Amino acid sequence: MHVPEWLPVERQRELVEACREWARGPVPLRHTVLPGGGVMSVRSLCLGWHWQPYRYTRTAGDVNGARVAPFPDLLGDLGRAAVAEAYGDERAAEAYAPDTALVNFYDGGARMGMHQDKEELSGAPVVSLSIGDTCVFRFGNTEGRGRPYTDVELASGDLFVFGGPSRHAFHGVPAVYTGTADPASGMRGGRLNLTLRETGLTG
Ligand code: MD5
Ligand code: FE
Repeated sequence: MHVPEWLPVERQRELVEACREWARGPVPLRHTVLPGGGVMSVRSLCLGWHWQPYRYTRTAGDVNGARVAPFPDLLGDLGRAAVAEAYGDERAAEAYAPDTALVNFYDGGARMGMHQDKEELSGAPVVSLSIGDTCVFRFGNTEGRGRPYTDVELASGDLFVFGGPSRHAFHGVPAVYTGTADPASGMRGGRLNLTLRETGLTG
């Protein structure tokens, strides 16, 4: 479900400022290194649970060994508001309890290749918020990285909620349109994407 211009620009700016604080630590913003030695071009930060390819942990063993910062209440509230907006279902929204946020910063030529998100044990939807430069988001199928897929432009303030069968679709970000951000969003170049998820993990 795509909801263009969902988040008001003032709230975008607040989130950008919060992300700047979170990026100070305890785990810094970093380029994730993949098991095969590849380095992701996006820089990421995690809250609640630390995602490392391809599992969730409480400590950033692949970065600096620090314990990940707690998942902030404000993002739980934002996630519930997003689910209410996408599904028009207050019961589903109340039950939504994301426990991890993955924040991706795309600058310069950063991209994300086609992949599936399969580390979460919960069947709950993923909430995605875009801020800053507009990107091309490639929304694919559950069989493989190739066609059929749909290219969607995601602009600052856009909400995307992935539930049901689309939760396990291949997806990626093949292009970011540099310099398209409204400076009022708080982004001075680049794109920020926050995803809220239920890991289904305890401990
Ligand atoms: C992004 N991030 O724009 C995207 C938005 C990631 C990632 O892909 O893994 O960090 S999240 C898009 C998403 C999540 C879960 C399922 C689906 C898409 N989907 O089924 O298409 O930085
Ligand atoms: Fe993903």
